[in-house]
Amino acid sequence: MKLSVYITRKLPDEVLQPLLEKFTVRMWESEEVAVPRDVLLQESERADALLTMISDSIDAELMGVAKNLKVISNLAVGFNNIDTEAAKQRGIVVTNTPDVLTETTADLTFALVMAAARRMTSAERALRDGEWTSWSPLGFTGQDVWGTTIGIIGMGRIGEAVARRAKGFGMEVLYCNRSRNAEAEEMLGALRKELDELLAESDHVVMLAPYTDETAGMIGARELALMKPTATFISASRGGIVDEDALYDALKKGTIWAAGLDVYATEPVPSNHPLLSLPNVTAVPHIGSASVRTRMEMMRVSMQAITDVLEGKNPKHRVV
Ligand code: 8YV
Repeated sequence: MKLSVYITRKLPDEVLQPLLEKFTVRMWESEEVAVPRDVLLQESERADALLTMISDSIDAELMGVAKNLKVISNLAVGFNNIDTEAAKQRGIVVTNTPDVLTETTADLTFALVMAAARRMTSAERALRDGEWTSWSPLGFTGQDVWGTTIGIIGMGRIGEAVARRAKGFGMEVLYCNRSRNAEAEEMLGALRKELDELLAESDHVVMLAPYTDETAGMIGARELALMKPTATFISASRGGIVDEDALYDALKKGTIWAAGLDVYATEPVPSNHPLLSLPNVTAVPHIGSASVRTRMEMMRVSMQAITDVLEGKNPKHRVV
Protein backbone atom coordinates (compact mmCIF):
# COMPACT_ATOMS: atom_id res chain seq x y z
CA MET A 1 0.00 0.00 0.00
CA LYS A 2 1.20 3.49 -0.87
CA LEU A 3 2.16 5.86 1.95
CA SER A 4 -0.19 8.73 2.53
CA VAL A 5 0.48 12.48 2.32
CA TYR A 6 -1.94 15.18 3.47
CA ILE A 7 -1.55 18.75 2.16
CA THR A 8 -3.33 21.45 4.14
CA ARG A 9 -4.01 23.86 1.24
CA LYS A 10 -4.73 23.41 -2.44
CA LEU A 11 -1.51 23.41 -4.47
CA PRO A 12 -1.25 23.55 -8.27
CA ASP A 13 -1.48 20.22 -10.10
CA GLU A 14 1.81 20.67 -11.92
CA VAL A 15 3.85 20.88 -8.71
CA LEU A 16 2.02 17.92 -7.17
CA GLN A 17 3.01 15.49 -9.91
CA PRO A 18 6.14 14.03 -8.27
CA LEU A 19 4.19 13.23 -5.10
CA LEU A 20 1.20 11.79 -6.97
CA GLU A 21 3.45 9.28 -8.68
CA LYS A 22 4.70 7.82 -5.42
CA PHE A 23 2.14 8.38 -2.70
CA THR A 24 -1.55 8.62 -1.98
CA VAL A 25 -2.10 12.37 -1.80
CA ARG A 26 -5.05 13.99 -0.10
CA MET A 27 -5.45 17.75 0.03
CA TRP A 28 -7.65 20.45 1.53
CA GLU A 29 -9.29 21.76 -1.64
CA SER A 30 -9.17 25.48 -0.94
CA GLU A 31 -6.38 27.89 -1.74
CA GLU A 32 -7.71 30.66 0.47
CA VAL A 33 -9.49 29.09 3.41
CA ALA A 34 -7.39 27.29 6.01
CA VAL A 35 -8.21 23.69 6.75
CA PRO A 36 -10.56 23.48 9.76
CA ARG A 37 -9.04 21.98 12.87
CA ASP A 38 -11.37 18.95 13.00
CA VAL A 39 -10.58 18.05 9.38
CA LEU A 40 -6.86 18.45 10.01
CA LEU A 41 -7.04 16.16 13.05
CA GLN A 42 -9.03 13.56 11.15
CA GLU A 43 -6.68 13.62 8.15
CA SER A 44 -3.64 13.48 10.40
CA GLU A 45 -4.80 10.17 11.89
CA ARG A 46 -3.91 8.34 8.69
CA ALA A 47 -1.17 10.54 7.26
CA ASP A 48 2.45 9.42 6.96
CA ALA A 49 3.40 12.97 5.98
CA LEU A 50 1.89 16.42 6.35
CA LEU A 51 2.65 19.40 4.17
CA THR A 52 1.68 22.38 6.31
CA MET A 53 1.38 26.17 6.21
CA ILE A 54 2.17 28.66 8.97
CA SER A 55 -1.54 29.05 9.63
CA ASP A 56 -1.80 25.41 10.75
CA SER A 57 -1.17 24.72 14.40
CA ILE A 58 0.76 21.45 14.47
CA ASP A 59 0.77 20.76 18.18
CA ALA A 60 1.12 17.86 20.60
CA GLU A 61 -2.60 17.05 20.42
CA LEU A 62 -2.36 16.59 16.67
CA MET A 63 0.81 14.52 16.91
CA GLY A 64 -0.95 12.39 19.54
CA VAL A 65 -3.58 11.27 17.02
CA ALA A 66 -1.19 11.12 14.06
CA LYS A 67 0.12 7.66 14.83
CA ASN A 68 1.75 7.09 11.42
CA LEU A 69 3.24 10.54 11.02
CA LYS A 70 6.88 10.53 9.96
CA VAL A 71 7.43 14.01 8.58
CA ILE A 72 5.95 17.50 8.84
CA SER A 73 7.12 19.63 5.94
CA ASN A 74 6.35 23.29 6.56
CA LEU A 75 5.95 25.55 3.51
CA ALA A 76 7.92 28.38 5.13
CA VAL A 77 11.31 29.08 6.62
CA GLY A 78 9.69 29.86 9.99
CA PHE A 79 8.24 26.94 11.93
CA ASN A 80 6.79 28.51 15.08
CA ASN A 81 3.43 26.91 14.18
CA ILE A 82 4.92 23.50 14.97
CA ASP A 83 5.59 22.12 18.45
CA THR A 84 9.12 20.98 17.65
CA GLU A 85 9.64 19.48 21.13
CA ALA A 86 6.62 17.23 20.70
CA ALA A 87 7.88 16.23 17.25
CA LYS A 88 11.32 15.41 18.64
CA GLN A 89 9.85 13.23 21.38
CA ARG A 90 7.84 11.27 18.84
CA GLY A 91 10.68 10.95 16.33
CA ILE A 92 8.81 13.00 13.71
CA VAL A 93 11.06 14.84 11.26
CA VAL A 94 10.27 18.55 10.72
CA THR A 95 11.53 20.38 7.63
CA ASN A 96 11.30 23.95 6.31
CA THR A 97 12.05 25.86 3.09
CA PRO A 98 14.97 28.24 3.64
CA ASP A 99 17.33 29.64 0.96
CA VAL A 100 14.85 29.66 -1.93
CA LEU A 101 12.91 32.53 -0.35
CA THR A 102 15.82 34.61 0.95
CA GLU A 103 16.20 37.15 -1.84
CA THR A 104 12.47 37.49 -2.52
CA THR A 105 11.74 38.17 1.14
CA ALA A 106 14.63 40.64 1.32
CA ASP A 107 13.19 42.48 -1.71
CA LEU A 108 9.83 42.93 0.01
CA THR A 109 11.47 43.91 3.29
CA PHE A 110 13.50 46.58 1.59
CA ALA A 111 10.45 47.76 -0.33
CA LEU A 112 8.72 48.26 3.02
CA VAL A 113 11.65 50.34 4.28
CA MET A 114 11.30 52.60 1.26
CA ALA A 115 7.50 52.75 1.29
CA ALA A 116 7.36 53.54 5.01
CA ALA A 117 10.17 56.12 4.94
CA ARG A 118 8.65 57.96 1.98
CA ARG A 119 5.07 57.43 3.19
CA MET A 120 4.13 56.04 -0.16
CA THR A 121 0.84 54.56 1.03
CA SER A 122 -0.64 57.83 2.26
CA ALA A 123 0.75 59.73 -0.73
CA GLU A 124 -0.85 57.26 -3.12
CA ARG A 125 -4.12 57.38 -1.22
CA ALA A 126 -4.14 61.18 -1.39
CA LEU A 127 -3.52 61.03 -5.13
CA ARG A 128 -6.30 58.50 -5.70
CA ASP A 129 -8.66 60.52 -3.51
CA GLY A 130 -8.10 63.66 -5.54
CA GLU A 131 -6.20 65.43 -2.76
CA TRP A 132 -3.20 66.31 -4.92
CA THR A 133 -4.42 69.75 -5.79
CA SER A 134 -1.24 71.81 -5.79
CA TRP A 135 2.48 71.55 -5.41
CA SER A 136 3.87 72.53 -2.04
CA PRO A 137 7.52 72.61 -0.97
CA LEU A 138 7.01 70.25 1.93
CA GLY A 139 4.05 68.33 0.56
CA PHE A 140 4.32 64.56 0.84
CA THR A 141 7.85 64.73 2.21
CA GLY A 142 9.27 61.66 3.91
CA GLN A 143 12.59 60.49 5.30
CA ASP A 144 15.58 59.40 3.27
CA VAL A 145 16.68 55.82 2.87
CA TRP A 146 19.95 56.35 0.98
CA GLY A 147 22.94 57.21 3.13
CA THR A 148 21.15 56.47 6.40
CA THR A 149 21.64 53.75 9.02
CA ILE A 150 19.71 50.51 8.97
CA GLY A 151 19.46 48.33 12.07
CA ILE A 152 18.69 44.70 11.40
CA ILE A 153 17.39 42.59 14.27
CA GLY A 154 18.03 38.96 13.35
CA MET A 155 21.04 38.73 11.05
CA GLY A 156 20.38 35.40 9.39
CA ARG A 157 20.15 34.66 5.68
CA ILE A 158 17.38 37.20 5.01
CA GLY A 159 19.03 39.80 7.24
CA GLU A 160 22.23 39.49 5.23
CA ALA A 161 20.31 39.84 1.97
CA VAL A 162 18.68 43.03 3.29
CA ALA A 163 22.10 44.30 4.40
CA ARG A 164 23.48 43.73 0.88
CA ARG A 165 20.66 45.82 -0.53
CA ALA A 166 21.32 48.50 2.09
CA LYS A 167 24.98 48.69 1.07
CA GLY A 168 23.83 49.48 -2.46
CA PHE A 169 21.97 52.46 -0.99
CA GLY A 170 25.10 53.70 0.77
CA MET A 171 23.72 52.79 4.18
CA GLU A 172 25.54 51.91 7.34
CA VAL A 173 24.46 48.52 8.68
CA LEU A 174 23.97 47.76 12.37
CA TYR A 175 22.74 44.40 13.56
CA CYS A 176 21.65 42.61 16.65
CA ASN A 177 21.77 38.84 16.80
CA ARG A 178 22.12 36.08 19.40
CA SER A 179 25.49 35.17 17.96
CA ARG A 180 28.05 37.11 16.01
CA ASN A 181 27.70 37.02 12.21
CA ALA A 182 31.31 37.20 11.09
CA GLU A 183 30.40 37.11 7.41
CA ALA A 184 28.09 40.14 7.72
CA GLU A 185 30.81 41.99 9.62
CA GLU A 186 33.62 41.14 7.21
CA MET A 187 31.78 41.27 3.88
CA LEU A 188 29.26 44.04 4.61
CA GLY A 189 30.95 46.00 7.38
CA ALA A 190 27.96 45.37 9.65
CA LEU A 191 28.44 46.43 13.26
CA ARG A 192 26.99 44.29 16.03
CA LYS A 193 25.07 46.26 18.68
CA GLU A 194 23.01 45.63 21.78
CA LEU A 195 19.30 45.98 21.04
CA ASP A 196 18.90 49.32 22.84
CA GLU A 197 21.86 50.85 21.02
CA LEU A 198 20.63 49.64 17.67
CA LEU A 199 17.18 51.11 18.29
CA ALA A 200 18.61 54.46 19.30
CA GLU A 201 21.10 54.74 16.43
CA SER A 202 19.14 53.40 13.46
CA ASP A 203 17.08 55.38 10.96
CA HIS A 204 15.35 52.21 9.84
CA VAL A 205 14.84 49.27 12.18
CA VAL A 206 14.08 45.98 10.48
CA MET A 207 12.74 43.03 12.44
CA LEU A 208 13.78 39.71 10.95
CA ALA A 209 14.25 37.59 14.08
CA PRO A 210 12.41 34.27 14.35
CA TYR A 211 9.49 34.02 16.77
CA THR A 212 10.64 32.18 19.89
CA ASP A 213 9.96 32.36 23.65
CA GLU A 214 12.88 34.78 23.78
CA THR A 215 11.72 37.15 21.04
CA ALA A 216 7.94 37.14 21.74
CA GLY A 217 6.97 40.73 22.61
CA MET A 218 10.60 41.89 22.54
CA ILE A 219 9.63 45.25 21.01
CA GLY A 220 7.29 47.13 23.33
CA ALA A 221 6.69 50.70 24.46
CA ARG A 222 10.11 50.98 26.13
CA GLU A 223 11.96 49.85 23.01
CA LEU A 224 9.93 52.04 20.63
CA ALA A 225 10.61 55.05 22.86
CA LEU A 226 14.33 54.55 22.26
CA MET A 227 13.92 55.06 18.51
CA LYS A 228 14.38 58.34 16.68
CA PRO A 229 11.17 60.27 15.88
CA THR A 230 12.26 60.15 12.23
CA ALA A 231 12.84 56.39 12.24
CA THR A 232 10.83 53.64 10.60
CA PHE A 233 10.04 50.23 12.03
CA ILE A 234 9.70 47.32 9.63
CA SER A 235 8.16 44.04 10.75
CA ALA A 236 8.98 41.23 8.37
CA SER A 237 9.39 38.00 10.33
CA ARG A 238 6.62 37.33 12.86
CA GLY A 239 4.12 39.86 14.20
CA GLY A 240 4.10 38.51 17.76
CA ILE A 241 7.60 39.90 18.33
CA VAL A 242 6.11 43.39 18.48
CA ASP A 243 3.52 44.67 20.93
CA GLU A 244 1.01 46.01 18.41
CA ASP A 245 -0.75 48.29 20.91
CA ALA A 246 2.57 49.93 21.75
CA LEU A 247 3.40 50.24 18.06
CA TYR A 248 0.03 51.88 17.41
CA ASP A 249 0.65 54.41 20.22
CA ALA A 250 4.17 55.21 18.98
CA LEU A 251 2.92 55.79 15.43
CA LYS A 252 -0.11 57.78 16.50
CA LYS A 253 1.91 60.02 18.83
CA GLY A 254 4.75 60.39 16.36
CA THR A 255 7.32 58.78 18.66
CA ILE A 256 8.47 57.10 15.46
CA TRP A 257 7.97 58.19 11.87
CA ALA A 258 6.33 55.24 10.16
CA ALA A 259 6.00 51.48 10.02
CA GLY A 260 6.11 48.92 7.26
CA LEU A 261 4.32 45.72 8.15
CA ASP A 262 4.19 42.34 6.46
CA VAL A 263 3.36 40.28 9.55
CA TYR A 264 0.92 40.61 12.44
CA ALA A 265 0.35 39.07 15.87
CA THR A 266 -2.77 37.32 14.57
CA GLU A 267 -3.22 36.59 10.89
CA PRO A 268 -5.19 37.17 8.75
CA VAL A 269 -5.73 40.72 9.98
CA PRO A 270 -9.29 42.14 9.88
CA SER A 271 -9.64 45.35 7.84
CA ASN A 272 -10.61 47.26 11.00
CA HIS A 273 -7.28 46.50 12.72
CA PRO A 274 -6.22 49.77 14.46
CA LEU A 275 -2.80 49.81 12.77
CA LEU A 276 -4.47 49.91 9.35
CA SER A 277 -6.21 53.17 10.24
CA LEU A 278 -2.91 55.06 10.52
CA PRO A 279 -1.62 57.09 7.57
CA ASN A 280 1.98 56.36 8.50
CA VAL A 281 1.60 52.59 8.16
CA THR A 282 2.31 50.68 4.99
CA ALA A 283 0.81 47.24 5.41
CA VAL A 284 0.81 44.16 3.20
CA PRO A 285 -0.73 40.75 3.90
CA HIS A 286 2.28 38.52 4.73
CA ILE A 287 3.67 38.41 1.21
CA GLY A 288 7.41 38.36 1.96
CA SER A 289 8.07 35.25 -0.08
CA ALA A 290 5.18 35.72 -2.47
CA SER A 291 6.71 35.83 -5.92
CA VAL A 292 5.45 33.17 -8.31
CA ARG A 293 8.95 31.75 -8.81
CA THR A 294 9.74 31.57 -5.11
CA ARG A 295 6.43 30.09 -4.01
CA MET A 296 6.77 27.39 -6.71
CA GLU A 297 10.30 26.66 -5.48
CA MET A 298 9.10 26.49 -1.87
CA MET A 299 6.48 23.94 -2.88
CA ARG A 300 9.07 21.90 -4.73
CA VAL A 301 11.44 21.95 -1.75
CA SER A 302 8.74 21.00 0.73
CA MET A 303 7.56 18.11 -1.45
CA GLN A 304 11.10 16.87 -1.95
CA ALA A 305 11.51 16.78 1.83
CA ILE A 306 8.46 14.53 2.13
CA THR A 307 9.73 12.22 -0.60
CA ASP A 308 13.16 12.05 1.02
CA VAL A 309 11.87 11.15 4.47
CA LEU A 310 9.31 8.63 3.23
CA GLU A 311 12.01 6.99 1.09
CA GLY A 312 14.38 6.79 4.05
CA LYS A 313 16.73 9.57 2.96
CA ASN A 314 17.92 12.59 4.88
CA PRO A 315 16.01 15.73 3.85
CA LYS A 316 18.08 18.81 3.00
CA HIS A 317 16.44 21.24 5.42
CA ARG A 318 15.70 19.40 8.61
CA VAL A 319 14.91 21.43 11.72
CA VAL A 320 14.00 18.42 13.91
C1 8YV B 1 5.77 32.00 3.96
C2 8YV B 1 7.11 32.98 5.88
O1 8YV B 1 5.55 32.24 2.65
O2 8YV B 1 8.73 31.45 5.25
C3 8YV B 1 8.17 32.02 6.17
O3 8YV B 1 8.47 31.80 7.36
O4 8YV B 1 6.65 33.65 6.73
C4 8YV B 1 6.61 33.12 4.48
O5 8YV B 1 7.70 33.19 3.64
C5 8YV B 1 4.46 31.89 4.57
O6 8YV B 1 4.65 31.64 5.87
C6 8YV B 1 3.65 30.79 3.93
O7 8YV B 1 3.49 29.65 4.75
